[in-house]
Amino acid sequence: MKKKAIITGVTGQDGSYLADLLLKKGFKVYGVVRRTSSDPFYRLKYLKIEKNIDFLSTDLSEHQRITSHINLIKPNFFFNLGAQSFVDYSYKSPMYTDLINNTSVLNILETIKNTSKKTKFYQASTSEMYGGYNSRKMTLNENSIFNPFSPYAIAKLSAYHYTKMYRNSYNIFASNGILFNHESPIRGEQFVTKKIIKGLLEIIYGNKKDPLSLGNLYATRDWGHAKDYVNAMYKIINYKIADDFVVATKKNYSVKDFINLTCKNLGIKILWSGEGLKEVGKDSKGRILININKFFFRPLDVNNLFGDPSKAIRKLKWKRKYDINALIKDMILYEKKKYFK
Ligand code: NAP
Ligand code: G4F
Repeated sequence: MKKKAIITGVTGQDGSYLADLLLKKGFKVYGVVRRTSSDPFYRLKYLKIEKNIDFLSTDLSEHQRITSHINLIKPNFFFNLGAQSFVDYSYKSPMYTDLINNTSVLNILETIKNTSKKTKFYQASTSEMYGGYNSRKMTLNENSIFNPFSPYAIAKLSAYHYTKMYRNSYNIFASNGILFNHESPIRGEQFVTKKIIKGLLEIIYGNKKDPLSLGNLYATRDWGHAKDYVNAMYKIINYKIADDFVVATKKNYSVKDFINLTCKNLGIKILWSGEGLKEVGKDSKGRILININKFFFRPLDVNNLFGDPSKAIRKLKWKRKYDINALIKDMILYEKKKYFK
């Protein structure tokens, strides 16, 4: 009989790549989907897998329905990737963020404990839990101190601790993947990497006349490719014991570095001038490509995230295929297809 996996967040970036991976490995994949007013399946269609997934229609806040899906299916694996995943929005909607990113996780763990104890559970934890006061040069690993800044990070840190608690108290196979930022052609359009690549291509090849407006250019992130990171999720849940693992590239770049690398890949020379809200990036003809808008600053931003994935490399034999340039090239290629069919 085929092994069964439930994925929450199956319509998201990671959920789509993970579903693709599990289908290729012969799993029966069940995906939790909530109702939306527009088509939520565009990523699954892009990967040509939407017909191969059994969809479970429910919102993560419908705790009883999630419970009954687990009871009925009794999956071998439960990957909890569904979340209100935009840090900025969590400041605007903290209670909703806590309900989905924290209380819903507790509901899943309670259900596994009560009715499906053999189900192995993966929780999508995040480098945002480390929060602030890290320097650009300070790498973070499984033993580093958490200091969450946003409602998103606080909710995720609580869910991380619940996952550990259920593992230690009830002997449930429950693991945390502490993933640093990871991107791809199917990254959500609000996130900064996608916004930069899509926005610059719209200016160069499309009809966009206004500059691309951004916030904090000096935050640094450790950016990997989502395809490499879903491989890590699979290795984490298949490891001989439940445990917590950092997944990162051990390279970090500022948002401004990311713009410069993207411009280099596009063959554009970008020249920076001005400071603070007046900083702009211009092309060689003097056209403003990038400007700053205070709307995109957060009440409190995590200034540096830089991960050390040594444990995942050593214990899981995890390897990544993409570096930052390969990631950027992959994202550009996807956007370019819109202009050159
Ligand atoms: P994403 O693209 O934003 O996907 C989030 C998924 O959660 C979507 O399928 C979304 O459904 C679903 N969802 C949101 N609210 C829901 C609700 N109330 N009920 C049911 N489903 C709901 O996020 P991602 O980048 O793939 O990230 C996957 C997970 O990893 C998230 O938990 C995120 O917090 C975590 N994470 C991400 C990163 C990263 O850099 N990508 C790093 C560390 C951790 P819709 O399609 O309907 O919106
Ligand atoms: O792309 P971002 O929105 O990602 P952020 O906040 O790091 O969160 C992502 O990674 C986390 C892992 O560390 C995940 F848990 C989370 O779910 C999500 O996937 O912002 C990255 C940086 C921030 O410092 C932000 O202030 O880019 C800065 N930034 C500058 N201008 C901007 C913008 N971010 C966005 N989204 N939009 C801007 O215009």
